[in-house]
Amino acid sequence: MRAKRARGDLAYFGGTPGFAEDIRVGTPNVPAKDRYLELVSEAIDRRWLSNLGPLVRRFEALSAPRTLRAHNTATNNATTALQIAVRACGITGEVIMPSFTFVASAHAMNWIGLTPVFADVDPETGTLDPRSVAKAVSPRTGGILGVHIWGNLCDTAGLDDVARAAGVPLVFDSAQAFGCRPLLPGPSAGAGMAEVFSFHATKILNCFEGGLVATDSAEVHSRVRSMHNFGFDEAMDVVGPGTNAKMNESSAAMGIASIEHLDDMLKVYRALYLRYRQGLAQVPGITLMAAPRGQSHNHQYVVVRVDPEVAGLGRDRLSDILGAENIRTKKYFSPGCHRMRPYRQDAGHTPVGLPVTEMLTERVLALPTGLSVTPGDVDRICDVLAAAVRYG
Ligand code: T4K
Repeated sequence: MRAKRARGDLAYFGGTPGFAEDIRVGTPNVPAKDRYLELVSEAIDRRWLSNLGPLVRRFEALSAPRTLRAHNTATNNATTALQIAVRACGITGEVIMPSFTFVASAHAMNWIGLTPVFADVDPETGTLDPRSVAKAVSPRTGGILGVHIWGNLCDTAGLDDVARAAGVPLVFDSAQAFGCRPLLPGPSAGAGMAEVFSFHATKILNCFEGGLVATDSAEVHSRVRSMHNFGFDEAMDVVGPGTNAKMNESSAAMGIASIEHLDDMLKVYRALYLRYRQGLAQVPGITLMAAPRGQSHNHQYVVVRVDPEVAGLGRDRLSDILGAENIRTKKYFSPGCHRMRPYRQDAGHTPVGLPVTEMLTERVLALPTGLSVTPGDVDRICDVLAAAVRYG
């Protein structure tokens, strides 16, 4: 249900075409509430609520055709999953990654004693640019973390080349990319020893909170499985260091109930994305960030780039105007991690220039989409955007 709100001071349409209630980025999808309740009720009756229960196993099995990886381990969230994945792949020292990402990507590395080193991204896709990564490689480089931002798959082949030349593992943060795979035949989203998905409440498929480590390597998988369960192996011997990153049965129930509707959800997201594309085609200075060709896409984030020299107003002003119409946007992702307090003091985090990151972080804005957004809502959001550019 949308929260009722008074429209803000910046509202200037006198009743139309804004919203009387909040419409916001990130409203969770709950495609099958009754199915979730049925599954969670079974778990309660079974008195098996966590520790690799049957629903978690089922959710892992249902995820496999989506990740196209040989091994899938469900976790409590993607942040811990990232930490486990990079440790299981043996990454130490510095990790080259984008600054243009959600801060969790950098924090996950930092929290386990790795040093994020930021490289620049491609202006069209927002993903890590292999040429910039190559410039950032040093004798201290221990690994590369690509991020499939907004569901846009990285140049996996290009990153794989750089990783091989540097002799370090390549891992992917696919938190935003469930349902995004290359169209050409191949085992997976491309290179990389492991990748990590998020099933946070705001993701297309949610488990309230949840994550997944996916890999084609049996060795990495075996380490991930023990690391996410206190270091226990199948025989319950402690074979190495570990943490508690297990998914619980209630989260898995939500994941199962939702994944059964994933294809329908993907269709809804695509239709809304196309509607935005049509609605914004003639609005000067507001460009929908296009989904790359050659991959399936979840269109989980509808992101526009606002070019103030053409639009006549900047991203922040636009966001305020939309907010006054009760349209709650998110500046995904701004500021860049390299501008955040934990990372901005030490020049070691930014050995190369980040001009594209600086440009994108000042211009991008995510607009509402998802099961709670109707095509009519999209039309009205586009109308507000067009009017803001005309009169703003
Ligand atoms: N790597 C990447 C690239 C990521 O994007 C993320 C997470 C991670 C790693 C780490 O994954 P997890 O450890 O979380 O599994 C949100 C999410 O909390 C975060 O999971 C996600 N990325 C990030 C992109 O978005 P915030 O700080 O924007 O959340 P917040 O509270 O501002 O909510 C976003 C919007 O969703 C708001 O409009 C409110 C709405 N919302 C949120 C929740 C939780 C709802 O309507 N209902 C809800 O229950 O981070």
